Amino acid sequence: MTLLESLSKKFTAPGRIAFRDGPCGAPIIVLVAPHGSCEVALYGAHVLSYRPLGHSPVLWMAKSMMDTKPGKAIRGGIPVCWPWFGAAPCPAPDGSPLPAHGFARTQVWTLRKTEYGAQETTVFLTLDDSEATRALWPHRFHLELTVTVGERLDVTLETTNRDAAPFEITEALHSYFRVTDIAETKVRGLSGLDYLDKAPGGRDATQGGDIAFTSETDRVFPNATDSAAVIDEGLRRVILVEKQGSSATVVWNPWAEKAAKMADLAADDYLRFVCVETANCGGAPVAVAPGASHSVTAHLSAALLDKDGKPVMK
Ligand code: TA6
Repeated sequence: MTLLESLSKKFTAPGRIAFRDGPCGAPIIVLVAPHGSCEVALYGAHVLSYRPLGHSPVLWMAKSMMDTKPGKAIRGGIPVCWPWFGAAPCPAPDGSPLPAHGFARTQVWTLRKTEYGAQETTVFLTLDDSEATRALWPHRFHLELTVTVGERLDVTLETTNRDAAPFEITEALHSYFRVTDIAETKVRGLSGLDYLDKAPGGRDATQGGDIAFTSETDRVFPNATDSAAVIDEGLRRVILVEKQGSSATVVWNPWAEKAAKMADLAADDYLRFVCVETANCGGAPVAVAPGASHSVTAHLSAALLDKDGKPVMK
């Protein structure tokens, strides 16, 4: 029996939970609830899509998703960047180079449990340390990613230290939001906050007003605990990114030149997404004591804008 067959047999719930073939030979879980639906790949515990009822898709996904090669991250959706964000803080124990954004997004996770009720459908995915992960990062851990689709999409990444010594992590739920046109998109909620500018030639600065996009944009806001919003003028829609357990927000669009060098992006893909990432990075790492746990959560929702640009509340 294949993994897809065994998961389908154990967890399928007609109209609520289903399975289909996914990237790198690992199934995709389809979650349906009264107010929306989403899909999660076991490869990387990667939220691939989210569509609230009555809305167009909220997350952007590369057309090449199913061609993702083992060891490479899926482009789009919500990559789980863990146990480091960006470049690894130190080399692997054997000195070999380490992948950007950690290894959690290129491992096949385990489906531990599913739940569904009148309004919500939830999956619980887990990843434990292994010989392969310890060769990259010499610590024992337990990770659990919980995805709930209800009135909004809730994604929680919980880290538990299974080691006898403390360890430090940086992390991000690296969400790719679908927009009509990046040139008609703004990110609101970070005004007045300092950021580290990672774009070529960038200079660290303080954000003034909404973020507009006219070139490669790669800003790490290390002290950003409040919500942010993606304002899509083309769709007259706002995507709200609320969060818990996250002290940093990252805003990224590669723009044309960098996108052209990314094999898993079509040349004009950059026009249709912006990343607003729910993170802990850019400052002091998160220290997790032996036996302790730490969680980071993103709450995603969408609302149409009225003629005055105000969200039309349900
Ligand atoms: O979140 C912004 C960023 O760190 C950018 O610098 C860019 O590297 C992006 O992540 C995508 O990284 P990836 O390894 O997924 O290609």
